[in-house]
Amino acid sequence: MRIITFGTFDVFHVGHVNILERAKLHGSHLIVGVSSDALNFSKKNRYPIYNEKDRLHIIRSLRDVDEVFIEESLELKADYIKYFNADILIMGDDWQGKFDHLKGLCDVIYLPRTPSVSTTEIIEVVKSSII
Ligand code: C2G
Repeated sequence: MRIITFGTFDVFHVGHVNILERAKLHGSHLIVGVSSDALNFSKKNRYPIYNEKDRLHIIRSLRDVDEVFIEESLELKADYIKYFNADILIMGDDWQGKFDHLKGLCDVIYLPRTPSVSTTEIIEVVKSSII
């Protein structure tokens, strides 16, 4: 089975490792779309702390990851699924229901997020400890 997942993976943390490890358990080939800096800016009005080249490099280096690419647009999921011939799309359950319209193309599975860790929170903690 070929698995595809997407994310920013900024300030890489254990929640990111957990979802990638659990995604890999559903198949034999894990493909990860790492969202571009421009996509992040358009969504959150700020650039990630780590640029897309470094985020791609980090994700590519992981044992469970077989293939990586830059996700240029949230609207292109169907094209990426077809291009990479994915059997299952896996996302964290903060995206619950958001990709159900892709169920004609592949299976869609939402996995529970790891509690109590997020990039936003890490940035806030670092900011407040500097001041
Ligand atoms: N995640 C998790 N547990 C956390 C934090 C994140 O399981 N504590 C999961 C998210 O649910 C997501 C993946 O890790 O499936 C990547 O999270 P983000 O980097 O926050 O990605 P996001 O900005 O949600 O993705 O097409 C989606 C876009 O690429 C954006």
